[in-house]
Amino acid sequence: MASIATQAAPAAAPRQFDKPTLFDVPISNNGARCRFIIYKKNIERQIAIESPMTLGGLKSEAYLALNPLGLMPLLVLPDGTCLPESEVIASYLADKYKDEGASFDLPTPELRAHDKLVQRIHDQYIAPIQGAMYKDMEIAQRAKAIERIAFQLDLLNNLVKGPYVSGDQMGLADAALFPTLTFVRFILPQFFGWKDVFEQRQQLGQYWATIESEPAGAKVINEIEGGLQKWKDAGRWQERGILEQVAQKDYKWSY
Ligand SMILES: N[C@@H](CCC(=O)N[C@@H](CS)C(=O)NCC(=O)O)C(=O)O
Repeated sequence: MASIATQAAPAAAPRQFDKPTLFDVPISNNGARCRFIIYKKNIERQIAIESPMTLGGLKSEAYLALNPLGLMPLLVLPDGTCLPESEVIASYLADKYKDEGASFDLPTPELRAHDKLVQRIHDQYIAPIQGAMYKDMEIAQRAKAIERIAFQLDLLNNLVKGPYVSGDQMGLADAALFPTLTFVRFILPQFFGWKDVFEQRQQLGQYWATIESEPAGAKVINEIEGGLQKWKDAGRWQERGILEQVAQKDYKWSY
């Protein structure tokens, strides 16, 4: 039998969740996709929103036990089910709470396919490279990613039907897209020399205005921009050498 001195500390009891809990922080655009649905459905009282820091952070043992991917957002249900991935969480919320608040259902198979296409473009081709706007990265890789982001924005400009992504009704693509546009709109003109993201992309600009005029849209945009402003105040783009890279004119930075 191990002596008291060498005995392992008893494992902490697994956390019990009284209500569905979304682990997320305000700046997270992937999390904002889920927060927007929560706000539009007026289910804030039914779903807790908590920072991963309450468990020690994204890479802590306690958080990794719930989401081995070490990413946010994560939705934990009272029965212990853990749902990572913003697309999965967003679909679950829209389905589970379909009778509450706004509906994200679209009326025809064609509109649903369109909505999925825009989500797919966002998830496959923009979200994986969005870090080029604010993370450490080798210069050529950053320049290539910025060019691809511009290409995807042009594509989306042609795909957005207006006033919402898929026409007259809001769909899940709206929840996915505008939080990422918030990053694009805040960062690219200020730090990459873009004149105006929407000047050459007027359909996206009109779409942005529609979302910004809605209380839930404005709330989410404020949450994200508040986080981005903190990054700016902390000198993130200088400290990471991003401004120095962008000063190198051998590469194209603005589109
Ligand atoms: N495919 C994932 C991406 C999640 C993701 O990358 N989340 C970011 C915040 S928006 C994150 O957790 N970053 C922390 C890290 O990369 O360590 C989703 O859609 O949920």
